[in-house]
Amino acid sequence: MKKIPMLIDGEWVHGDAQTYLDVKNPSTGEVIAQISNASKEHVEEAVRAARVAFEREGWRQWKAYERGQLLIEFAHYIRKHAEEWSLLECRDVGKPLSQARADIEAAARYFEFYGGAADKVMGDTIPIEDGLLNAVVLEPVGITVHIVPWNYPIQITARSVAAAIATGNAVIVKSAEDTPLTTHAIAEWLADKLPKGIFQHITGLGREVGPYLTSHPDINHITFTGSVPTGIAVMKAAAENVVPVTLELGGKSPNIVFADANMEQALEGVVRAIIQNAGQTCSAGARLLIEERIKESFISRLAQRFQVIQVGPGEADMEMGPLLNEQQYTKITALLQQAKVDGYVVTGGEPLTLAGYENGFYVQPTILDGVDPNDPLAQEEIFGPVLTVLTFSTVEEAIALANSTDYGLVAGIWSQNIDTAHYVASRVQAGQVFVNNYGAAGGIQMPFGGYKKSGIGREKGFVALRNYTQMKNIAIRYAPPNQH
Ligand code: TXE
Repeated sequence: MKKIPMLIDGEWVHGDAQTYLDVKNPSTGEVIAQISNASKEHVEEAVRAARVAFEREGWRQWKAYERGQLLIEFAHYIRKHAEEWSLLECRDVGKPLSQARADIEAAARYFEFYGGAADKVMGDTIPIEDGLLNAVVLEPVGITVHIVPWNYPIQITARSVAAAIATGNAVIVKSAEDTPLTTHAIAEWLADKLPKGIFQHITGLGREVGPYLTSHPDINHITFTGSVPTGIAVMKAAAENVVPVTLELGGKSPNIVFADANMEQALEGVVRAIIQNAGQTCSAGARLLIEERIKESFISRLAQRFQVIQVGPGEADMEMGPLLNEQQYTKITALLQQAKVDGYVVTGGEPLTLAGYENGFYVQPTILDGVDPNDPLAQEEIFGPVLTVLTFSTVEEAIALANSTDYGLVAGIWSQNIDTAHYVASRVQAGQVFVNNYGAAGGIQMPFGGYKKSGIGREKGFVALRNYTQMKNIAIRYAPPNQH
């Protein structure tokens, strides 16, 4: 069985063999690798190595454009090995191969985008008075910790790691226990290209290893993507040491379909937004808000479309793959069972057993209707291919429903009326709003993050570089030379 080592201080390190954790392919239930469950000492060692590497002149002397060049070279390497890396991600997460391919391309684009940005992160000068030059300089924050979830491992690792390296930081990544493979591939490539200690990879159980990292007094920033309760725990640990956090905590994002929408476009948009990665997407369109007068026809067409969605193992590259693991599967199948008893299921609602893949974690794509807007099915993240339908009659009602959860990550608006589209976009509480599309092809360049409990701060785009810099104001007094 392949044992995935951690990368600590430039060395490949295995933990205690007694504590190895299995990594499974969700499509088959097969164990495909094992990882170490890092100890407190491993984390101490990684933080110590990162501090030494960050303070050392070597890394400081890398020119900004040299950091950028390395990241761009990495993007080329990823593209060259795209097929191999896609298979790795497909087996690790269970997602359909073409969705894994899109993730690999997105990762390459993050390295390329932030590589190109590395020497364009500029400070400022501020006019004060004659004889005083006031410069605002952006410096790296230092040791940045990146805690990555399992749903888009390579994309989420790439988006924050590329920005942190571009700005000259040291990076420690903790990959999710279920999905370490592509982060290990990143570590393999970066290991001998960067000074040791600048990029490190730690593996292990989040609830054990996570707190060692997040409560460490010598780290300088945490980027976390995951659930709200874990995000709160991360923030509390960071608060003890006054360490800043960037949090992306998911959502219950609405697709709001008005009667004047282009129906074909809206229908496909709504399907894709919840089916992608089997609904295990932070920005999934998990709620459909539909205008009353088109509800019947829209839902009936939507149900027909859901019934022909092909579900299968990642490598068969069908429209939808399995859920990630037994824990997610058990949670979601129990919830669907109850929804069935309560009479909410329009279509789907059942676990799926696929011949030859009996140990995979498959469920039917599901539509729920008749749910009270305050019901947990309409309020909480399910993180599966489950769409909850809510109905509105007026624009104001649509806005109130859209804003009726604790989340505020993304919203989709489907209307051909320019007034409706702009007005609703201005009133909806979400970090990203899409009009007559959903997701804008990944949006590497677009700020991404949440209102309300969907998080703090923004990732992606140029603005994310600010997460990894701190400002220093330098005021320089000067005088004519003959007055010295
Ligand atoms: O999340 P956790 P889980 C949501 C989704 C899902 C639910 C549970 O609704 O059903 O969360 O998934 C690490 N300190 N999202 O349990 O716990 C963990 O190892 C520090 C939405 O996987 O948030 C993993 O690397 N780190 C989300 C990461 O945190 C800790 C994506 C996420 O795990 C830790 C994933 C701790 N105490 C789940 N405990 C999104 N926003 O897209 C765990 N971790």
